[in-house]
Amino acid sequence: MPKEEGLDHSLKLLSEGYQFIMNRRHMFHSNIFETTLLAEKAICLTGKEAAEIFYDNEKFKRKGAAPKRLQKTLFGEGGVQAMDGEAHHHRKAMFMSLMTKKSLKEITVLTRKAWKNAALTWEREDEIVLYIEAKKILTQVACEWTGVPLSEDKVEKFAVQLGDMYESAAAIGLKHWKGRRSRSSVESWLEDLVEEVREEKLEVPIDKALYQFSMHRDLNGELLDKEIVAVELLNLLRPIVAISVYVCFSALAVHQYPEEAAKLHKGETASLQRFVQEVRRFYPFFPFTAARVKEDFTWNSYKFEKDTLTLLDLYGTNHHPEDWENPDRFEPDRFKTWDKSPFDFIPQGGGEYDIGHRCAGEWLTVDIMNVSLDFLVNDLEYDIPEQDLSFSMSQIPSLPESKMVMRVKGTGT
Ligand code: HEM
Ligand code: MYR
Repeated sequence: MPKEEGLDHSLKLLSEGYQFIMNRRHMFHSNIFETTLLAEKAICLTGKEAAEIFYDNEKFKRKGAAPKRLQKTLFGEGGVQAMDGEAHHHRKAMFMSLMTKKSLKEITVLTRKAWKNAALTWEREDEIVLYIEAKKILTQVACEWTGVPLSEDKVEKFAVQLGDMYESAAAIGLKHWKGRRSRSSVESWLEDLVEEVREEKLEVPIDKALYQFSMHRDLNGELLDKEIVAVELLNLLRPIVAISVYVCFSALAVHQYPEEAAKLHKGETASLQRFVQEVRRFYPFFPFTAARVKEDFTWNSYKFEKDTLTLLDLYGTNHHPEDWENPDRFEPDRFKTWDKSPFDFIPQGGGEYDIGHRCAGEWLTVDIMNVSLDFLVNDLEYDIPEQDLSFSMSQIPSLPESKMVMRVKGTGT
């Protein structure tokens, strides 16, 4: 296996960001190589064929894969991301059972309504920052959809706290500590809510996540610790708010690829969907995911030793020249002929939902993005003033530098 020599390359990972694995793929002419990260040996994988191996539950496990500092900010401790086997399958079913047609429809209705309400106030403003507005909108949507009660005056602060958890994922220093603080304060608030639901002091509709998660029983028939319920509720609330990053990139794509945006007519779901898929493929968001080797095995004559940390390049796989024609062009029409492989288009992970770690919220993300894009291009009239629209390939997560400043002229609703 090609090996990057040297003591430790964590700093290079931070400085090269989304291109860390891709740069080494070029250097070694290989979809697999070994390096050293956080003082341990790590295997990096990229491309469709390698993704298929990575999602083989016989070969990889998730226990102990995410570094502690990421659990303290992004993921939380004791949640579905670090589980394996039957226990994972059972916990994942708790998430997937929320993703019914009816409840996905409900979240799109909530989202459209929230965009409309917010936009009414924008006409009075000189300028708005789309990222900040989208975070607030999606915070409201997330709380309504999950049954988490949030009064109007708390929306702004909660949006910032939920944002802190993913914005600080790769941060060091003050920003990292801000992420930790936001997580612990929100977790304790949610833990209190879980107690109130269990003691029937807070009434929540039975089909809402707050009720379902509070009353969920593990494989031994026990209720989950309230700390774990809080972590899992945050595994819904936080990423719903994170869709605001994709909303910003959608607005950027509309601005930078007007000939593609011209194809987006109201209610034409197929073209909206292709645009959304291309936004998720093209722009950087979740750079890579991590697992550990379950038992020794050999693949293509490469030896994988038990417990070795292994990263799968999500961004790089979405841009892999072996799997995508002109990967660095923004071309939504490529999705007209995409074969729906679970391993080449993996912005939110690959493989299976139920028994694998593929993102539980992928359908929900696509639906919210569709509604939001439709609203931006077909209902909102706005200008994009001069601003810095560049986005970094090393800052994780990335975002247009200006966070998308808009001058709203009106709504066509
Ligand atoms: C897992 C990305 C939105 C819930 C993941 C994974 C990625 C990802 C890369 C891990 C895949 C792996 O390790 O193999 C994203 C991105 C999103 C997003 C880029 C855009 C904002 C959502 C939403 C929800 C959600 C909206 C819930 C409503 C989850 C959960 C997991 C997960 C629960 C853990 C699944 C497991 O470990 O089995 N997501 N996600 N995500 N995501 Fe998302
Ligand atoms: C979410 O909140 O779950 C969805 C979006 C989060 C994006 C944050 C990107 C940073 C991920 C760091 C990679 C760590 C892999 C183990």
